[in-house]
Amino acid sequence: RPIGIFDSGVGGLTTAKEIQRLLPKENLIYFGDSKHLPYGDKSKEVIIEYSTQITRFLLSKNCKAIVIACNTATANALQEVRKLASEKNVRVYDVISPVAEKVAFTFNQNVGVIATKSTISSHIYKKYIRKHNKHIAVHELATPLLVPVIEEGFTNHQISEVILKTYLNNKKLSNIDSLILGCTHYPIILNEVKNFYQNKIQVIDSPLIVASHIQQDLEKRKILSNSSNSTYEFYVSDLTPTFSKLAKKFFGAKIHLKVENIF
Ligand code: DGN
Repeated sequence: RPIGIFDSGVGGLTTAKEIQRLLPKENLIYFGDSKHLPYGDKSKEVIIEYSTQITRFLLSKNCKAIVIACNTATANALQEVRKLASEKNVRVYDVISPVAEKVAFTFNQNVGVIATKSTISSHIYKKYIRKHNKHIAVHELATPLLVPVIEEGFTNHQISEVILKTYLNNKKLSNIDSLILGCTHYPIILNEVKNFYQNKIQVIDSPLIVASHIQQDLEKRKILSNSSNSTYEFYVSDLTPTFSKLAKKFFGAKIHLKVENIF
C-alpha cells in the first residue's frame, strides 16, 4: 500500500523527495492542490474543506499512511484529516510535530519560526514546542513574500537577498539561537538563510526530520514496504507549464503530473 502525501501545490515535493530518498522501497502518491494554491492566506474553513477532500482521495487510493506535507494545512486541518483517516485506521503524519518535538529537546532557548501568515497566526509551532518544553521562547514571524519569490525563481538573487535581509533583521528575530523554516518552500533558500546567519545560529530544515520520523514510525509499526520496484504517482488539481517546471525544481527530477479533478 502506498504512502499518500499532499500539499497546496509543489512545496510538499521537498518533503516527498526526502521520503523517497530515505524510503526508496515505498510507493508514493502525491497530490498538489494547484487549483487552490496558495493556502497561506485562506480561511481555516476553506483549508479544512480542501484538505479533507484530498484525504478522501488518498484514502480511496488505499494509502497506508497520509503525510500532510504543508505547514498551512497542518496548522489548520490536522485534526479533521486525522479524524477522517482514523476511520480507516490510517496513520497521519504532518510536517510540524516532528520538528517541534526535536527542537524542544535541544539546547536552544530562543527559537525563531518563519512561515506563511496563516501558519504564524495559528501559533502552532509555539504551542507544539512549548507543550514539550515550557522554557523555550518561540519568536514567530510571517514572511509571506518568500513563497512568490521562490516560485518566480528569484533565489540566489538581489531580490531574495533584500527580502530575506529585511525579514531576518526584524527585531522579533534579533535574539534567536535557532530558526525553523516553517514552510515547504523554504528548503530552496536554506543556503541563503544560512549565509545570512554565517553559522551563528542553527537553521532547521524540516524535510529530513519529517522523513526520518516517518521512517522510524513505519518501522515501529512494521508496515515498511520491501517492494523492489516502487511506483510514484503525482496528481495535481490543475496543470500549467509553470507548475510542471516548478515541480521539477522542487522534486529535483522531472516528474509526470496527472490532473485529477477531485473537487
Ligand atoms: N505549502 C505551504 C506551506 O507549507 O505553508 C506554502 C505554500 C502556500 O500555500 N502558501
